[in-house]
Amino acid sequence: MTSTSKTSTYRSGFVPIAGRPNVGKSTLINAFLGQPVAAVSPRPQTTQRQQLAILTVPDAQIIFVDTPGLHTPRHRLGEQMNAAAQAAIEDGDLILVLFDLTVPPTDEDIQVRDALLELTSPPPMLMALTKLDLVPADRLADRCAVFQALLPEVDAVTVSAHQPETLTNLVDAIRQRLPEGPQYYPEDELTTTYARDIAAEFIRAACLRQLREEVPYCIAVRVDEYKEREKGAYIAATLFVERDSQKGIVIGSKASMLRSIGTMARKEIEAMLEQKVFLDLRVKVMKNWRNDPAALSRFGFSVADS
Ligand SMILES: Nc1nc2c(ncn2[C@@H]2O[C@H](COP(=O)(O)OP(=O)(O)OP(=O)(O)O)[C@@H](O)[C@H]2O)c(=O)[nH]1
Ligand SMILES: [Mg+2]
Repeated sequence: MTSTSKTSTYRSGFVPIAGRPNVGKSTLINAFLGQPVAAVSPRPQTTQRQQLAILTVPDAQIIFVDTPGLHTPRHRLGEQMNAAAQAAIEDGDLILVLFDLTVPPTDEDIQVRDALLELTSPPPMLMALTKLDLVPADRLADRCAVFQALLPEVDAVTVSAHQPETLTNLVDAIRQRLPEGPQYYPEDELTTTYARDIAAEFIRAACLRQLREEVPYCIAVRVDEYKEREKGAYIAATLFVERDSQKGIVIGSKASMLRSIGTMARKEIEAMLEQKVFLDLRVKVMKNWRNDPAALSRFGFSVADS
């Protein structure tokens, strides 16, 4: 993806993506980079932590910040996720506000809008209306209008993660709104997150796709071993669940569920690492970890008092 102007100054900056869960933040980031670095699933609350995704084009470096979707929390974990999103959003050079064109504004979209309006010194904003590929042409104008009405002062661009030309337009719109600045990261660096941590996120996303209802939300993934071997990467990870009954569900009859999760996650990790991966999963119980500050801290969630 390239930007065109010839006499251009180099621009750079941090661009947090704000939006409710499931709106398509992580998918958009992967589409910008052309490679999977962020975990995606059809279920809400897939992303649990901030993650940088670095897009370097000839005259700009855009450092996207993927954030957990802002939502009404039901656990300490949810509170940490919202706090991480809020902190990323406040610190941006430009906030990319994402709304999903396939449904009218939801209560959570309104919550996102309100959180943005409450910022004491808000950075500039740009609105992206996404999932354009799923909206019938005769619906589009009305849908855009209702989202525009949420933030009337903010320019809006329509986009689809599956339509590269829309991504080019969005990159140009972002670049124009960034300050002059240096190239912060080498151009081949796509993210600052360690591959082993991304692997953990991909395993969790596979759980979200394979398991129903609340069960996958009770899972935390810890990578125990990550080794480069001659034939590929060897990764051993533990899936922590909250109750004994969930352990049985995650393993499944004759370990069939754990195998399905493993196969799905392995393929995604292989696509990210561009090499063969051997994935070894086990399941353990850690009672009520989502409300346990010590456990949350062990899983890498910052536990600021809240
Ligand atoms: N057809 C289509 N589907 C999309 C598009 N963008 C996202 N999706 C789908 O929307 C779902 C949610 O995408 P995510 O990227 O995980 O959403 P998110 O905003 O990161 O969600 P959280 O991490 O839960 O906050 C997935 O099933 C994606 O495949 C798009 O442009 N077109
Ligand atoms: Mg996400």
